[in-house]
Amino acid sequence: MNSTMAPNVSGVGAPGRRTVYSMCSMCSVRCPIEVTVEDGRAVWLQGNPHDNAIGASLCAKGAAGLALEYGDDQRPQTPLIRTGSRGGGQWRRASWNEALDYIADKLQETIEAFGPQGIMLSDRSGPFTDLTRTFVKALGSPNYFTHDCCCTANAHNASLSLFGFSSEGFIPDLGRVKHLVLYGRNVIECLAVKEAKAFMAALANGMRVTYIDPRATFTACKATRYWQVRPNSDYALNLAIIHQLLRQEAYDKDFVARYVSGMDHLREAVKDTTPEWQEPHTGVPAEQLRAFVREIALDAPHVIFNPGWGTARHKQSFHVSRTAMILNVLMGNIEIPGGNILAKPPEFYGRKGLNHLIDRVPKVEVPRVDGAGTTRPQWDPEIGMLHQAFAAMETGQPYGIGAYFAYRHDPITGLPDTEAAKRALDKLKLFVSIDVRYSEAGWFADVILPEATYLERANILCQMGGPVPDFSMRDQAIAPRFDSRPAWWIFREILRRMNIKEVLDFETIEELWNYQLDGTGVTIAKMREKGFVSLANAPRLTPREELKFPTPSGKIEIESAVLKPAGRPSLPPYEAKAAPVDDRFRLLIGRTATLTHGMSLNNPILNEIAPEQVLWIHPEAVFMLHGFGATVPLATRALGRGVADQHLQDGKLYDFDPAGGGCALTEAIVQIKPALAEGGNQ
Ligand SMILES: Nc1nc2c(c(=O)[nH]1)N[C@H]1C(S)=C(S)[C@@H](COP(=O)(O)OP(=O)(O)OC[C@H]3O[C@@H](n4cnc5c(=O)[nH]c(N)nc54)[C@H](O)[C@@H]3O)O[C@H]1N2
Ligand SMILES: Nc1nc2c(c(=O)[nH]1)N[C@H]1C(S)=C(S)[C@@H](COP(=O)(O)OP(=O)(O)OC[C@H]3O[C@@H](n4cnc5c(=O)[nH]c(N)nc54)[C@H](O)[C@@H]3O)O[C@H]1N2
Ligand code: SF4
Ligand SMILES: [Mo]
Repeated sequence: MNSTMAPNVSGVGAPGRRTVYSMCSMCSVRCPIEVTVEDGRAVWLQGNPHDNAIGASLCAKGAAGLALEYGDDQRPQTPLIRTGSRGGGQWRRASWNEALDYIADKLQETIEAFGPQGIMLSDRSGPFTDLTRTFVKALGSPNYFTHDCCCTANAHNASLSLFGFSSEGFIPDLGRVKHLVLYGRNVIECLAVKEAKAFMAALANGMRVTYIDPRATFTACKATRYWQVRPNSDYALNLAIIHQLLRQEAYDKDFVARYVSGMDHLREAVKDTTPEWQEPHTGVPAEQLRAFVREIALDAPHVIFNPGWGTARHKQSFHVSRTAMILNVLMGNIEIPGGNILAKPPEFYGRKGLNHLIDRVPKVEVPRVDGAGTTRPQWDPEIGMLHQAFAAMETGQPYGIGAYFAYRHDPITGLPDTEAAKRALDKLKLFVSIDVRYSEAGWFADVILPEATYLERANILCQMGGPVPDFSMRDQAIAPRFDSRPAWWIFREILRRMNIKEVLDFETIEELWNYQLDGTGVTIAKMREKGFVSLANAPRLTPREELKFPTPSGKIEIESAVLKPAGRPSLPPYEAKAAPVDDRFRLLIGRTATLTHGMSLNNPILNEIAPEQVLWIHPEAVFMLHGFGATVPLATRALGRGVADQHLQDGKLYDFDPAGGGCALTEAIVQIKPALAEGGNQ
């Protein structure tokens, strides 16, 4: 048996004062940070000042990292194996050897019953997924999933169908844009520190902002124009804006002629979607829409439409995102200063990218369980569609799923309809949560494996996309305080027990990093100097005549060659939404500046400053914050605080946007009643 000693990087725990450059993990943005360590204890966190875009800034959640580390001992401190019923809260502490052997036995059982494709993993997505994808594929399964079916799947797949790459392929040049149009993209509260700083600086420089949301957020308060639209109506709004732009011929004709196919199809789809037509659907006065179009025609091409994620959660949100992206195309804002800049691969700057772990694994030929990329050609197999894996757990179709790893992902908090999710999970032979705290999913799991926190571990290196790509590192700042381990080590140990030794055959993280860096001209020492290495000194734009899009036709496809075989129209008619009647309302959900989903309400500092979970009421919708209503008894600060939206989204686990695949969270209807006061009076 291999040694199960904790693998620390050298120097950790040494006496004296040290500065470690790393990456925050208090939300999924992963800002660059500087950690000050004194005698083996982290004493100060701030933004990494070597990165000018962030400087020393962190958000409140990032600054509360020390409270996660030292103030929250209500976290799994050793591996735990369930002894009672699922979710019953009875556990026994186990050594790493015991827990990993237990997992290996159950994986073997799963393989015998369903084949290796019966093993799956979901994670938080992001720049470190080379490791998790490699782990799943090494086991012989294609079933890797990100959390995206409830986040950005619709926008992601919409972008693929139009440009051939995902929505992360563009980075808005906020420094030079004249007019930013945001659809529920609450930049100020749902923040990435660098973006929020760039947004505030751009506002100070005179950037105009049109903010579209049924709810007046802080970002609405900063905007130059606010449209309080009816919920889920943005597709109608976009069809009308496009109608008006085409009518006034206020679009970039040269760009369109050269790079776009399907304009006839677009003209046909919007021929009747006038400003007057959209008014009852969206609530935006026709005259205001016309004034807006006149304004953006003057500001073009420096106008950016950002569909964000907020519109990515109903049954036509794929088409909201897609038409917002078409509006960017009509503005001609692609790959120009003040427009949407293309993310560049290292090769663009004559550099070599990191070596991938996944290249060490043979290709898996079995089709995915969710049909992504096969029966659903318009769903990206790289992110998958998690709800369809739950359907397979439940029905055994198209094949059975027996073992599930949730890594840095809480699929019970992060999927609608908790009862339905638990029903499916309860069919598994093995459900493992790898987390830094007791999540709702962890509490329902068979085994909890405590990962070392982001300050206590090193990750694989990652390549961050952008106008200039870089290599970034999450380095280990302190030794683990409890019996926890980094993910690379956990996955290696499981693979070793399954006799798949060569894939993650690294004894130390430095050995793994050296494999990743081999041939790139970058060393570990260089990485440690600042925590990142930029692959070029300054961004360069692709010359316009060299622009090519990775679609089947090489053009931006308004009529999509991917959607057609899927039997999905590229520009379907808008489906009008009736307002719920009586005391019923559409349930909208979102986030606040000081919390990350369900993971931070138990943090001692964030819990203290977390807002009350008030209900915002609009004429036909209500809004509440996601992340409240925890039920895990050991998470005592979060327990019972507020209400979980996922408990109110009955039937929504298997109700999704048929084009984009994302769960139709905001199609849920709730009834509002006054609370019973004490003594039973209303
Ligand atoms: N009903 C409903 N569902 C939703 C949403 C909603 O509003 N309502 N929102 C959707 C959206 S936009 C998203 S992005 C997803 C988010 O869903 P998730 O991706 O599940 O959310 P997070 O809270 O970011 O993190 C998941 C888990 O990672 C753990 N974690 C944090 N740091 C670490 C670490 O360093 N290592 C390990 N191993 N684990 C760690 C946290 O403790 C948490 O349990 O949910 C989606 N689902
Ligand atoms: N502080 C903090 N920041 C975060 C996160 C976090 O947990 N905490 N999570 C990150 C993640 S994973 C995500 S996905 C993003 C989410 O970031 P955003 O998408 O910017 O914000 P959300 O709060 O999810 O909610 C979106 C807004 O959309 C509005 N909305 C709802 N329905 C509609 C509609 O039909 N049309 C329009 N136009 N608007 C609508 C809601 O009223 C809400 O104000 O935030 C990221 N940043
Ligand atoms: S936005 Fe805040 S919590 Fe998220 S990574 Fe950056 S500093 Fe950390
Ligand atoms: Mo998200």
